[in-house]
Parts: sequence; structure tokens; C-alpha cells
Amino acid sequence: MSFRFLTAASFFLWVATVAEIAWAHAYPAVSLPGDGAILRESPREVRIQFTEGVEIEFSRIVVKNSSGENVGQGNLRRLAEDTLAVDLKPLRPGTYTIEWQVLSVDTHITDGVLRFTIAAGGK
Ligand SMILES: [Cu+2]
Repeated sequence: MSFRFLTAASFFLWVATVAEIAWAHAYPAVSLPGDGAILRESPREVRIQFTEGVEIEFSRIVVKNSSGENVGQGNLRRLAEDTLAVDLKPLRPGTYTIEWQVLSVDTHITDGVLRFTIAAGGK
């Protein structure tokens, strides 16, 4: 393996890394509850911090129970440039999905689904 080959290889790696950063859109960086979390009590809200700032007017977070009913209440709230939250009704044990779609400040729309479970009580 020549030095020239290594130099070229690391250059391409560097280009790929930089390009990936430039292409990054708004995805959940941190969510509460976290994806896959198992909780003992109903959370009062779902909060998602994204990897970029988002436009609340063109973003939504819909939390549904296993029957597909919306269990959120009130309007989506913006806690920070990159953080949105929605209040929840009191939830029973079960599995819930968080459907999110956001317009990031770089004008890209992204969406996805997170899940959390509330365990049946009685330890
Ligand atoms: Cu983007």
C-alpha cells in the first residue's frame, strides 16, 4: 500500500464525512421518552430535540395509542429553536407511537416514528 494511495483514501474519507454533515437534516437527537423506553408512569409530555432548528408551523408530533387514537392534547410547543413538545392525556399501560414530521431551518422535511411503552403497574 503506497503512501499516495493512503493519502487519496483519507481524502475521500474526509470528503464523505464533510458531505454527510452537509446533508444532515433534522432528526431526533434526544427524545423524552426515549425511543423504546419502558416507563412505569404516564409521561406528561413528549419532547424531542432535533439535530437542527425546526419550523414549528410546518412540524407536528402526533402520539397515538395502539388503537391509533391521538393521545396528545393542546398545541405543539416550541421549547427551543431545535426542541418541540406536546402534552399528553393521562396514559394507560400499553405501547405508544410518536409520529413526528418536521421542517428544518434548511428547508428539508423529515419524518419518522418513535415508540415507548408504559408497563402495567403492580410490582
Ligand atoms: Cu437538511
